[in-house]
Amino acid sequence: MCITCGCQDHSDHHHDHKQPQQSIRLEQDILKINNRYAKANRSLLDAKNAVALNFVSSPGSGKTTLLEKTITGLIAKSLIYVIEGDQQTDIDANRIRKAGADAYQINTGKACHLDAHMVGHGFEHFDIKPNSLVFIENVGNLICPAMFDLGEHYRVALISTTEGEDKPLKYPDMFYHADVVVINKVDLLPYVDFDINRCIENIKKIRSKVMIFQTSAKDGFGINAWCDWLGNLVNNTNRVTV
Ligand SMILES: Nc1nc2c(ncn2[C@@H]2O[C@H](COP(=O)(O)OP(=O)(O)OP(=O)(O)O)[C@@H](O)[C@H]2O)c(=O)[nH]1
Ligand SMILES: [Mg+2]
Repeated sequence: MCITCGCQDHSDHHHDHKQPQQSIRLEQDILKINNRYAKANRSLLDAKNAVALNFVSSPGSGKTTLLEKTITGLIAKSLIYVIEGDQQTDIDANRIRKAGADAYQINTGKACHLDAHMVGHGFEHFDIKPNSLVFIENVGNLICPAMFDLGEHYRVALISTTEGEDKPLKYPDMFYHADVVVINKVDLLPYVDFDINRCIENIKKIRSKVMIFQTSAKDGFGINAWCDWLGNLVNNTNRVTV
């Protein structure tokens, strides 16, 4: 197989690369269909004045831990529903239920991201009440989830201090499409080679006006500011859409 374009020509690598054009066409079609489902998801949420946030990051940045802390901080004030996306297992949905919120687990199997169709079916498992918060934890992956609008109102990209401050530059799509970036695991800053100011500069090179929070989902640093921002969202009519 040609590693340049994935085609099945074994003879040499200097043939016309016609297949990428077909791949681009297929990708455009898939995204067009996805965007229709995303629009329907957003309409359903808007009709209930519910706010949805799509959490994206590399595996292990702390999405579920941040959600657990968020649920603890907000459950008395807001109704919270969580869609969990992982290739396999219901570990994360169980963690969320234990923290006190309704959760539905989607297993994507071979797929490396959630899409809007899956998420729409996920919503069918909830009786979403007005003015609630809907969190969608995407599959841990810094590439593919960037392309898929799920019908969220805000996209939240996490980066943790163990990943290196260069990640926003290396995976710009993910940060370009984020409305909010959470720099998590700040409790580890004394122990890791991570320049947080450089990281913020890098994020802003990709997305100059993005909102940035610094948190430790482990010890609770920054969680109050984060929960205050979330708590105000349900009453904010000037929402930014991705
Ligand atoms: N020190 C420290 N550890 C953290 C923090 N947040 C999460 N962790 C740890 O990091 C590991 C991964 O956390 P998860 O919340 O499962 O990460 P995730 O992004 O949900 O992972 P996937 O769903 O697999 O992509 C766990 O061992 C957490 O306890 C933090 O702020 N500080
Ligand atoms: Mg998780």
